[in-house]
Amino acid sequence: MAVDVSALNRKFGIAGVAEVVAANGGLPAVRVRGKNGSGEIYLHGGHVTSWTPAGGRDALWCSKKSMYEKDKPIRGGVPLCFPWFGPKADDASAPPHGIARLMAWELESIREQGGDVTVVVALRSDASTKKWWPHDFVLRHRVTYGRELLMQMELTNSGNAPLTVQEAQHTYFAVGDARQIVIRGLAGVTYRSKVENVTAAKQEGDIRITAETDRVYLDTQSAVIIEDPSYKRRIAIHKENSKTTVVWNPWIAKAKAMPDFGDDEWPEMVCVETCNVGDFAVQLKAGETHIMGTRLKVESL
Ligand code: TA6
Repeated sequence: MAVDVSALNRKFGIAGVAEVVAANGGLPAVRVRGKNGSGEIYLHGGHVTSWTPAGGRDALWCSKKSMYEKDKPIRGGVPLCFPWFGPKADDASAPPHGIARLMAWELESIREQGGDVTVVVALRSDASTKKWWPHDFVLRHRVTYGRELLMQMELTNSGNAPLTVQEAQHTYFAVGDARQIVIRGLAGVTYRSKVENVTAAKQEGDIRITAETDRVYLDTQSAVIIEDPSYKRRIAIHKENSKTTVVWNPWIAKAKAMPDFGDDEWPEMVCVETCNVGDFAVQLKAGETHIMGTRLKVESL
């Protein structure tokens, strides 16, 4: 059902602070221009695509070749992976990283307080979700744009049976040159990597991107710092209720293989993903609510 953007803007918009617009591909999005920070979130996938702290530069990256179509994920920003991560174990035909990022979410509220702006969008289970995952749930994405960015995936098991879910905020960070950055905070943590064909390696020191990198760091709640000498900034990534962290850069060949990713774009980004995946999937009892969050802070180097 088409969304009436003007009606949504009349109901939720805050003059000069937050506007509901028809954005790329005509997809409805909320554009935030707060005193402390600005940004954008699409109702498609509950997908944050931009966050710029006041006086700074956008911390998030989106591909110039991203598609903005209702049945395709946006490439960049913060895709929400739910209720599985990667390929669906029992159905190769299912969309990778789950269904949440492909669905039309509902705008629930926009609030301004002290120069920060909080947008809440929600995805409720229905026939279209149950086609892929036959369970009842309510998933909210609560995003506060300010000098920091706070993103909380709030999941309620609205069914009467226990649920096991995987979840990720698959955040694409904008960097000056991925080959120059240093990623700190995961030294000593065990990781698995399909690319390196290891199931339990230990991270030696800081992480540098020198080839395709696709690592799932296990049993870690650590904050991660991306040190970016080109952009002369440090991005701190703090996690809430997350036991795994993914670090990904596609490098040359994988970038070329993705139609919605420019061949020469891979040096511009790195993904550091707050998640609960694999053996660290989350169990929810009937009626239980679980919140996984990411808080971002940018400092000058
Ligand atoms: O998070 C890393 C990863 O699982 C990679 O293996 C790669 O597939 C990436 O996600 C992007 O996945 P997508 O389905 O968005 O192309």
